[in-house]
Amino acid sequence: MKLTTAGESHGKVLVGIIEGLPSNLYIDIEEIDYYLALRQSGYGRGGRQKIERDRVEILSGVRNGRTLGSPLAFGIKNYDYENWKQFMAPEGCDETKRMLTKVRPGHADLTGMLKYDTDDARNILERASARETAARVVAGTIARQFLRALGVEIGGYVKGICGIADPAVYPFERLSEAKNEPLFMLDKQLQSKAERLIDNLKSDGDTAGGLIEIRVAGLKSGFGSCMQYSTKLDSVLCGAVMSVQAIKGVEIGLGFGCADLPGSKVHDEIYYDGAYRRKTNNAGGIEGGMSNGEEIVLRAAMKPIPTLMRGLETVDYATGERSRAAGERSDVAAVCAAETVLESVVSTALAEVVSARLGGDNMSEIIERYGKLK
Ligand code: EPS
Repeated sequence: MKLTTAGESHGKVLVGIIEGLPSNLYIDIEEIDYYLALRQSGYGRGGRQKIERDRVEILSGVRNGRTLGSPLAFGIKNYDYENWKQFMAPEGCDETKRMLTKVRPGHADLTGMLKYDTDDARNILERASARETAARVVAGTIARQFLRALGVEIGGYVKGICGIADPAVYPFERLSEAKNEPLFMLDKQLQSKAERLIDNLKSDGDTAGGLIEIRVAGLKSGFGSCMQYSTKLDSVLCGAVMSVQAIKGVEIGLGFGCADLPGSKVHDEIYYDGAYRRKTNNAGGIEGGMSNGEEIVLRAAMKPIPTLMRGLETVDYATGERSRAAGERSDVAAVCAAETVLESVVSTALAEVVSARLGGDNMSEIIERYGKLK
């Protein structure tokens, strides 16, 4: 399962093509739209989300609710294009009016301008924008539906906002409750504190990042490989997570905590009760680059949004003069959006790993092969 995305943030449409889907996978479009709406939600989002109403349109690869085994193409309309077409149209638009030269620290603006040889950061930011992640949610929800057919579920929640962190450990069954919360947090007191912090940051023209936990339940052991570095499950999943805009750190299981403890406190002791189990799950469900049958636990750090309304110090690319960075509108926090996106990219990456091991051209074949695994 391979996804290619295209589309600019204020262009006409975001598109995606998924290759390598088996036939006869039931596609629940309502569920795709549910996750698209979740990605738009969350306390601290900016004005853009009041304009967009993300819905998927499937263009190929599905007939009467089931995949054909052919490439699946889809689109998501950008409603804001109506306000931008005179500056963004493929032909005959005015490039001068929405030029951005007061480059934003932390955004792709400056490095992209130098690399792609343009004096307008608009040509860079339109594609670097996290708007692209809507397409990844579509593919991720299709991957989630594929994995669900095998009994594998993906969940997650927000563990922290700008230093307000929830140290609790929750059972997988409770994670879905987070989706009804304004910041996808499970501790209501900490969440209220985080909401107040977002309010304060907003009045200061500042922004917040946060900490996200993603979990995978029900995956059998042996997915990924210890035989070649590029096929290690932890490397594949961490790569997928790091490909999401604004993610700056990722850990699996105990993660960075492993560095501070002796082996006796880190490695999960093994027992047998009809199946091989671990007493603890510091490995986060992955040993030797392979799933070990325990839950996969992954945490990611999202940096604060780089568009600050108060504008950080920068240089105006047009004049070479010291300046305040551009900021017209911005999210104060988009950690809930990132949480939805991370569940999606983990689903897509995992579906690819599962397909690589099981092969198969249709869902019956795949379900049968998965069922035979220990
Ligand atoms: C983004 C800037 C904002 C965000 C956008 C990501 O868009 P705008 O410049 O139109 O206000 O809202 O995210 C989305 C549009 C989205 O759907 O997630 C950026 O610069 O990365």
